[in-house]
Amino acid sequence: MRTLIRPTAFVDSPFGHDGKAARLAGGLNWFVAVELIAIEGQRRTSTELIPVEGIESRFDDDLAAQWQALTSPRAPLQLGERTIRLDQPQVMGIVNATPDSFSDGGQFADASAAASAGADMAGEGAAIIDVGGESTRPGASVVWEGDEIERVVPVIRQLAAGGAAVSADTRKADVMTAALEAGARMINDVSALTYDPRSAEVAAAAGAPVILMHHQGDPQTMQDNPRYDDVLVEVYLWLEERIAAAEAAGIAREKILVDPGFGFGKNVGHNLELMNGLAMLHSLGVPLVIGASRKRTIGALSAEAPADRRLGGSLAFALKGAEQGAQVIRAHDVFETVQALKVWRGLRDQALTPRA
Ligand code: 7PJ
Repeated sequence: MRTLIRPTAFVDSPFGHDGKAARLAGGLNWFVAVELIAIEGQRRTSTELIPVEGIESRFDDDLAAQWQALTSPRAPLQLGERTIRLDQPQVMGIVNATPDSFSDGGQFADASAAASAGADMAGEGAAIIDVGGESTRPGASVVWEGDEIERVVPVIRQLAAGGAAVSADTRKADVMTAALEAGARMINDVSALTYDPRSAEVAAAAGAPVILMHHQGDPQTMQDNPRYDDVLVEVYLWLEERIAAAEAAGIAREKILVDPGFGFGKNVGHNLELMNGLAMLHSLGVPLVIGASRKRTIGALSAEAPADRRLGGSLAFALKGAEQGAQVIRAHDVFETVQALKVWRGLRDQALTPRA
């Protein structure tokens, strides 16, 4: 038997709540109630809504540690010389160096066009540029690592030389090594270091921050019939295990970020339930990354709008993520996402400024 904590009842500010509002992960969001989710193994046995002021009386060691993680600030990320603050949401711009990528396939046929798109994103306010050379969209096939290296290395080299903080979106140890050599300072692994048995070692030796993303199944078959009894609880426990495995492999906890992996072995209902419950993942005590930009769930909710007509839905998800304290938001449309988050930030700052 164990209990997980899902923050709920978000409020504008702590003012007027008499010390009974809690701050989410040292960020801009405050909440006054939590759902206590009791679980046996992976199964939810009950859910109870209690006010924040009631939580301490329920503490055992595990729950106290979760509460501490849930409410304490996240340290800034250090990517090479760049320091990225995580007390507010940051944008990670997506550069696909793939011929068949999910939503902009073929557009960046050559490396310098891809790199210049990435540089534009940095100019538009992306804190990190994520470069990938293997499409992991549903049904995609595996790319030989030699090809993947050839695609990403020139793009990363050019972006890093221009001063951008680059992450490498890859599941393969040799690609990680080549990408780090070319100047990448972060690893984004959609398999959470499960795909390549040597990847954890490479990440540990590099000392670079690593994103561990949840997925169910592999890209070829993951969308066939994804199943969960309780997607939020299962993703939480899976990520907790992957954090422990990464630490055991020598990756410092301060270098780990997690991502629920929208669309990776999840149907529309699963994605929506995960997004609504996202704040629970802060109890893992590491920064949270989300990637919902242009994904199929948006199409499913808007008369099957094609990938290039999903900006509105992508922004809606980005803001929902920000409301739940996601620290890094992965997006194709950097200018618009940064603008949406600036307006959101202005609203938060106003609400959090005491009346003179
Ligand atoms: C994600 C990703 C995501 C992280 C992709 C696409 C498919 N990395 N790589 N999170 N998705 N961390 O961009 O639509 O959701 S590839």
